[in-house]
Amino acid sequence: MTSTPSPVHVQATDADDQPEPTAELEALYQAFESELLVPLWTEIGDLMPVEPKSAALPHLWRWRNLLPMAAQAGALVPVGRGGERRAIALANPGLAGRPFATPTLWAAIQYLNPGEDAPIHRHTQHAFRFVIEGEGVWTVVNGDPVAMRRGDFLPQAGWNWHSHRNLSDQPMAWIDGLDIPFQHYTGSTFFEFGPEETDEIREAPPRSYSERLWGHPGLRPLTHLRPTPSTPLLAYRWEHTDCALSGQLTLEAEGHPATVEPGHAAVRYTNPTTGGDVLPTVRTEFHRLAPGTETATQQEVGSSVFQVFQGTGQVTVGDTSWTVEQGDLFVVPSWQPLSMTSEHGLDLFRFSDAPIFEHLHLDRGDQA
Ligand code: 1HN
Repeated sequence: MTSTPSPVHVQATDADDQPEPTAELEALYQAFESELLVPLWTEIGDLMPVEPKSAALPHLWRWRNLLPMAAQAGALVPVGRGGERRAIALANPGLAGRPFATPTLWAAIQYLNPGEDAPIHRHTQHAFRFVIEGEGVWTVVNGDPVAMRRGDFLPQAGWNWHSHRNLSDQPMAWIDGLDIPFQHYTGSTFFEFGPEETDEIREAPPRSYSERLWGHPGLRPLTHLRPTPSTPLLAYRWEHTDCALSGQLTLEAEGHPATVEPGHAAVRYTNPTTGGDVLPTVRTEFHRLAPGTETATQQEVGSSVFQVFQGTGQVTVGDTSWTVEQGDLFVVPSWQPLSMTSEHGLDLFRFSDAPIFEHLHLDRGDQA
C-alpha cells in the first residue's frame, strides 16, 4: 500500500466486513472521490442511526445576556433597507455557526428604538413574534396594524407584506421565530422588498381588523368559510392564553381531567379555519407548570425552542440541565428527552417544527 485511504471515506465506517486495504482498493476510493461518489458502506453509521441523532445540541441562551446586547445593537446599528431587521439570531453550537437554532427553526431577539420603523417586505418563510416584555410596537400586516404587548403571540404567515413601527417613547424587544433553515435547505425561499415609504398609521388602533373579524371564540364569519393553510388571526392575546391556562388548573383542582398531566396546563395556538396549527411548518404552544410540578420525560421527532415567560424551574434536555428564569430560551433537538420541574410555578412559550413531520407521517413520540 502506497498511501492510506481517504480518512473521510474509509475511517468513517464502523462496518466490520471491510476488505483488506490494497493499492487497487485505494485507487477505487480515489476514483469515487474524484467522481464525487460516496459508497454507502463508509457512511451508513451516520445516515442510518437506530434512532434520530440530531446535529443540533441542547443549548440555553440567557435573556439577561441577550437583552443588553440587543440594546447595544440598538444604540450602534441602524435599522433600514437591506438589513431589514435588527434581529440577532440564536446559533446552535452543533450547526456549524449558521444562525439556526435548530435544523429547521430560526429564533432571534429583535429590538426597535422609539420612533423607529422596520421596512416593508415579504418572504415565503412563515414567521411569528412572541412578546416577553414591553409594548408600543405595531406590526403592520398587509396594512393592518396589530399592537404587540407582553404575552401576545402574533403569527405571520409567509408571503404577507409586513413592517414594524415603534410608536412609543420606549424601546421594545421581542422574539421572532421563522422556518428559515427549513426553507433554506429545501430551496423554497422567495423574498421581495416592499415600498420605501413605511405603512402609514394615523392612529394606533387597539384592535386590528383581523381580531375584529376573527377574534371571537367559536364564531366564524359566514363570509370566510373556506379553510386557509395559515391562521387569519394576527394576534392571540395574553388575557385569553392566561385565562385558558388558569382555567385548566382550576378545573383540575375541581376533579376534572383538564390538564395534560398533574399540574401541567397547556394550550396550542390554532388556525380558526381548520383547528390545526397556526402555520404550515410551525407549531406554537403555551405551557404552565403549577408550583411543585414535575413533568414526565418526553421525547419526540422534531425540534423545539422554548422561552420562559415567567417563573423559574429546572429543565433537563438529554444530559444537560439548567435552572431557567424569565426570558431564557432553550433548544430541544429531535429525540432528546425533555423533563421540567418547578417549585414556584413556570410559564413557557414553545415553538416547534412538528407540523412538518406530521404532514409527512414522520412524527413519533414517547413518554417515559
Ligand atoms: C423578518 O422579516 C423578521 O419581519 C424577523 O420581523 C427576522 C429574519 C430573516 C429574514 C426576515 C421580521 C427575519 C426576517
